[in-house]
Amino acid sequence: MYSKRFEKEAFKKEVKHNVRTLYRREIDEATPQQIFQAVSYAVKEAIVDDWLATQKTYEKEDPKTVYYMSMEFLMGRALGNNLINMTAYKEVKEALDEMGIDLNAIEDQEPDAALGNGGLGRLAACFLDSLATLGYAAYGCGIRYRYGMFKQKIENGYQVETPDNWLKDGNPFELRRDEYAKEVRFGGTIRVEYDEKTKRNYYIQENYESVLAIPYDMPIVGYGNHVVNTLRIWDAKAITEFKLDSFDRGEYHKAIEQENLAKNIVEVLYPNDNHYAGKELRLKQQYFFVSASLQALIAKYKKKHSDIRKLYEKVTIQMNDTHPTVAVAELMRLLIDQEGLEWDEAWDVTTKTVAYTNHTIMSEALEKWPIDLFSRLLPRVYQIVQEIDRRFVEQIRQMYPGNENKVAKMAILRDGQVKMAHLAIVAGYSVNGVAKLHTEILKHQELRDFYEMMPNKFNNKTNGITQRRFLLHGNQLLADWVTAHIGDGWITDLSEMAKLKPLADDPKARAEFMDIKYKNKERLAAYILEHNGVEVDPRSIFDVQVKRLHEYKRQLLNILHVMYLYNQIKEHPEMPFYPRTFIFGAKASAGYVRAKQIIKLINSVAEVVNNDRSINGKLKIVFIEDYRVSNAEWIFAAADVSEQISTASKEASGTGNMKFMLNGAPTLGTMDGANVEIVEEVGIENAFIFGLSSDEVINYENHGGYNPQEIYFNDWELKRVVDQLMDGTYSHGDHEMFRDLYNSLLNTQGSPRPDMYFILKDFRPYAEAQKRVEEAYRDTDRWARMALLNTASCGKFTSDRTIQEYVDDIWKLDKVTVEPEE
Ligand code: NBG
Repeated sequence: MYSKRFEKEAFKKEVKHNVRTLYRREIDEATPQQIFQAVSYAVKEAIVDDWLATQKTYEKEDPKTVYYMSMEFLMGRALGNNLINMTAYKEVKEALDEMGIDLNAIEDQEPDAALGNGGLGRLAACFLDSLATLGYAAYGCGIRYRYGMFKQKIENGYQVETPDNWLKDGNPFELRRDEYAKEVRFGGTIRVEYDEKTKRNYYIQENYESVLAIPYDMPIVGYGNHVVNTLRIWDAKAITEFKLDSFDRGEYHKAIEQENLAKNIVEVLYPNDNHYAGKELRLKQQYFFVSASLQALIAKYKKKHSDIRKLYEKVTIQMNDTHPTVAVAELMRLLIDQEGLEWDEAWDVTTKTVAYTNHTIMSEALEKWPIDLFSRLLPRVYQIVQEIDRRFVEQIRQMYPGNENKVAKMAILRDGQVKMAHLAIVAGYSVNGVAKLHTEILKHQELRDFYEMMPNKFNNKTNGITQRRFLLHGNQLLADWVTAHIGDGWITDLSEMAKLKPLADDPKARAEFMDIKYKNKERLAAYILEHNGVEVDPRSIFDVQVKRLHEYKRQLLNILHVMYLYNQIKEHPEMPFYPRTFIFGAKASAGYVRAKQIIKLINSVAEVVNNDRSINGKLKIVFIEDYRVSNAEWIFAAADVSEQISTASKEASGTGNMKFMLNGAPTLGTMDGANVEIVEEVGIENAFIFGLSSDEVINYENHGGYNPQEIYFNDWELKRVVDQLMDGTYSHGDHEMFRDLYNSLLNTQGSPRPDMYFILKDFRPYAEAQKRVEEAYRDTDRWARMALLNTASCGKFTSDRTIQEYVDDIWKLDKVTVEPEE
């Protein structure tokens, strides 16, 4: 048994006790939410035992620690996952069953911790799971947003956003740690004072505003190893409580301002994925959590170590995209202004401590802060950035004498902007991309000049996902089946899945595998009926595209193809056609108008097609509302086809693709991101690949030569589909509703080219690939083989492998074992 606390009778007693003390109720009077809280507190007891044991071990062994700094941690729900990782899920389920309580229903009471947008935030969450499971000391550092990713409602086919008040019932797993609060300052001016004695300048910030950063710790439970790491997310509080006597001192406004700053700074997550909005408050958020985290880690280091110049021996900082890269200059500031180091010493420490991960080549995602904003908000930090830039430009000139073009392209400060990626690359001791293809594109296209100048920094770390959440928890039927065949080693060593490969030739195993898929499809069908009111047939092909809505991800290509299929079926009712359910799930950033139109289009097509009785239910379209981590777990389990159809070169990696593969859904996709490596692992015959290559796309982008009108006028079936955006077929006769989408395909309108994402170019190849899907699916044996082989070949895509590579090549952490307390 993992912990005596999960012994059935003891656990039941604890739950009842918690209901009484928390709510002054007996268990049979408690609401499901109250039971969720009571159960969670009982689980937390066991977690805290291990949390303390882990802390003691770390204190004793003093391992090197990674601080994973990220604006986003898309954690999802904690209760089920914690039970899974404490290997207590089944015990607790039974204990609750005996009390007449259904664990699933209780889990359903927990709001997702949705402190992230999409892949980047979910990756951070998977990494924390793997770090704890592998026994490495790690902190996640982030923001405790009062409101996470918005809740999505679909009204009349349109996305409507409502606030995600995830903390309203209280978060049973978090711990507030007032004793580690830190002050963070904004704005004001810098006065320089020269000290004769030390012969140094001192920089004093005056007339600033400040907030108090208060950390909340959330436990990150390793699988079956009693390791509990910490996700530390910061809340903000005004430093001077609003006092009445402030009136007298004329500080009324200042007091109010500080209150407001504190309230605003952690209020809400910006709902942008792969897009940079350039808002002042966003920069405040970034500096806020970075500064607080750095202050805390330095204080912690100094408790045990006297020489700050050796910080990098015990601490490493991974910057998750450019969002936390102000850490470079803030660490310099703390080392120079607070710790008294000279510039060169501080630079030595910083450049051995910070490392940077790039997550996108989308230019609209690259953060470039206007200098006037940056310097006003962070005056001292800006001075430091100026000096870093000055020295770097000198270096460029030394290396490339007379080549001012290099300076123009690589400088940190240029065109009135602070280029955060450049700052990160210059200071980072490692720069990594997130899939092989992505890293190659970084080296040879996007970051070519930097790669030429400092090739040794660049490396690849192909993303991964945690099988503990996305199989063991999300698909218990398949997890049990896998364990029955190859044992449970896969839970912590996903390469074990390869042992399933021979089963692809075993008819009985194939039948079992597909039977599990069918049951998962039934489960999802019930969810869809309950949440969407649409009836779908689990015998149809479940063809799924779930991810953030973005033009480069090409949900538009998918729905145009559905429109095309619908035309075909209407025109040739006799045509053989295997019934299909096209499932979409996607949130669009609140300000992303075109993305929202695509959601409306999907829902409009759904309305027409789902209600057309003449097609006998051959086609169904479902848009799942509020796609998020918790319902994703069910969706992956039920998918037959994994749609990964981004414009080649644009999807840095993708991680949804891996979750589908793990759950036995072959990829229908372009050679983009990690799809390339998925195909390498599973074999091209077990995937459906189509479309332009990344080289072809980049070539068109650099040299032109693509004219979508040519395709449009030469392919009348495609033309008809595109025209249907305008002729009212899907808009109750309104010719304007989808005009912008129509135009985006055929005309340049403010954008450099028409059809920026090569949708018309890839349309036919996509339709053909879809035909191959249908043929393969008709052949039940063949399909079962493919599906099973996908699961069997997914070993590489565990985040355990990714993290081990980060540890070996970048972080150099020490492995720790934790003995549970008696
Ligand atoms: C996203 C990429 C995905 C990738 C995740 C995680 C950003 C900026 N990037 O392809 O679009 O899988 O990062 O690396 O959100």
